[in-house]
Amino acid sequence: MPYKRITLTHFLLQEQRRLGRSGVFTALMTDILTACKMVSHEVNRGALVGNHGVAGSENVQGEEQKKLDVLANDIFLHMNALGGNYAAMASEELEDVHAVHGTAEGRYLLLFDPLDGSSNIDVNISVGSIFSILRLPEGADASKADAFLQPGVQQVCAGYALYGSSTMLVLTTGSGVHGFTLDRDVGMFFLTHPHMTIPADTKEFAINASRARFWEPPVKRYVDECLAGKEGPRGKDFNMRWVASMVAEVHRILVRGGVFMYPKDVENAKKGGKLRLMYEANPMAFIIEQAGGAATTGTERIMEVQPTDLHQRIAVILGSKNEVELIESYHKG
Ligand code: AHM
Ligand code: MG
Repeated sequence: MPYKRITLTHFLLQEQRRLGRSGVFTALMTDILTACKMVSHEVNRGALVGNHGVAGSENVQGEEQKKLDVLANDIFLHMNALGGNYAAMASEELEDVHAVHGTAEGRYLLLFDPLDGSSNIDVNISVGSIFSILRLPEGADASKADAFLQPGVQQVCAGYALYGSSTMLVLTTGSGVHGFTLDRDVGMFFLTHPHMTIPADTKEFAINASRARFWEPPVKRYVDECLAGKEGPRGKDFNMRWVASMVAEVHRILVRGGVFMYPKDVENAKKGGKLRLMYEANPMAFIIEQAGGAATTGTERIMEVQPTDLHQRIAVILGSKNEVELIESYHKG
């Protein structure tokens, strides 16, 4: 019965009582939820209101910004400053830390990729927002990047919004992964996917195969063995997917298993990889691990990497546990 559903806010309050926590997660999530609903609305209106196309600017990483990258970033910055929970924010679209000035004393730091997979906007394929929340260390200056340079194991909450055929919000506060679907008429996220878990084994992998000529031997070996199918060493046929929206790939893995790879290769090695550690790899690694999966660079657990730069890039291999461990063993052995 639809009216017996529970909202995301009610879910957080229930979890708070069950785990004997303070109400902090409800407060931390409130403004993020509003921001995601607003971004969802803008993505959905698309070309009707001129939201497609490029903004005519570049971000700190030298990437062309789309109009929706800029709009989503502004929405996140504005909405998350209102509640007074965050001392500062950092974004894929901003070179420097954005300190929140106000009367309230924010004790948390928010990192986000306001619109991930933005090459998909104009072709109307799923995009998403990714966020990660850290505590402001005692005595740290929130306006300096150093305050943010904490390994992923320190995250208190992480999640993403997926703007797909329906809009979903998936999050973890460190006790499992739960998914909520936006009811546009009511304007609320309702719990639809409690306790999301990833099967340990899979027959599906995701990688941008156009980069095969740059792959390092362990990745090449793994993909070759998958492609060999039943007759190869894996003894089974594999399926391949590539959406070019990490949020959509991670969501697919949470729903039906699989493995996602954006490895370091000989071409992107000088940058450290493609995806960003602080607001892409870490929050996704937290979610994947909480759902029973694994997330590695190939040689080390992503969440244990000590960041040295706000916009640092890193190799990402995540998903079904046995598969990720196999790929890791190829890197180590
Ligand atoms: P973005 O944050 O600029 O959108 O880039 C990140 C995206 C990921 O969502 C996706 O996995 C990857 O870039 C796709 O890369 P490629 O264009 O090489 O397929
Ligand atoms: Mg991104």
